[in-house]
Amino acid sequence: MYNDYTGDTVEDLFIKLDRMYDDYDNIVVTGHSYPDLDCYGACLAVYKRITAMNKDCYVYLEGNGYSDIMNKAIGNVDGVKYINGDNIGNLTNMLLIVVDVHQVDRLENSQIFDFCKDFVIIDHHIKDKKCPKGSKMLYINNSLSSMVELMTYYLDYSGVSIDSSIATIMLAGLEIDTNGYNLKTTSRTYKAASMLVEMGADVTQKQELLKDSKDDYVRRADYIKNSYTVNGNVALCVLPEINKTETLAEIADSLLTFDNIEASFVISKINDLEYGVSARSIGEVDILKIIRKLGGGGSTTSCGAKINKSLSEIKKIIIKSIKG
Ligand SMILES: [Mn+2]
Repeated sequence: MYNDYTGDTVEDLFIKLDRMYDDYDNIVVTGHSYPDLDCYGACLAVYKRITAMNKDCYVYLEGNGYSDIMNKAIGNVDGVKYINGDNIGNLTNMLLIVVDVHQVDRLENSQIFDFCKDFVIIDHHIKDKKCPKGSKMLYINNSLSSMVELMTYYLDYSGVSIDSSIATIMLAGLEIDTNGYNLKTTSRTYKAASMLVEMGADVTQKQELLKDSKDDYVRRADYIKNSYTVNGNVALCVLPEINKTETLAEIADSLLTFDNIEASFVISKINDLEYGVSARSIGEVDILKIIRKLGGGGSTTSCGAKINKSLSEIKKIIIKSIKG
């Protein structure tokens, strides 16, 4: 009944969400594959909201191949019930809440819809045609900085209190998705950060969570040193070995912090067969258009692709497109 809900105010969204839970015995919250702290923080916020209403709720995590930061974050959280592909089939009368993603093939478990017919999608990425139809509610707002920003307002609206560890993860997620309050940051974003501190986020713990191991840092600094610019404002960085897509994303973020750099592209092998490209932009450079030429997707500030082409072909497409 809430099909394709686009919403006037977020409060409408919260009211409608709150009304849905009663129809189900089990509610599962899930996000994209290789979840980051925005995704995980948003899942935890929804989980807290639902369990505060005495409903059975689970956060769906496969737990394989996660970044060190994600593993550390999961280890910091107590008292949350998780579920994975081995036991989700045991749940009956289930509602699935998908956050921070809306393409089935990017879900933590792309087969998860086999287990439940009722689902809700809440996302802040540009709507893709791969968005599944038939949701109980669909809310995609590409002007939101992050999922955590929206979910902070949801917690505030519901008056639900959260553990300091969860508030800390959410604050870290907000910082990651906005690249340190630079992308898509509005007064509502800062207000969300302020609310999270009031909810118990610990700024020192947050730094601790985001801190890299020294080896990783040195390796990344090396990659960045070897990057170069195209057209004076676009940084291009080619990594010499196989890397996790997460590493590409982190380097693309870092490159944006340099003077005069308005966009960044990071290219690396991500397995034996494929290259990954991660792109970031703070303004004029239309990275999404370029990433789409490579068969990828995402938002105008942050997007990426996985490609089965040679490095020289990929570089040629990117450089040619940048030069227009
Ligand atoms: Mn996000």
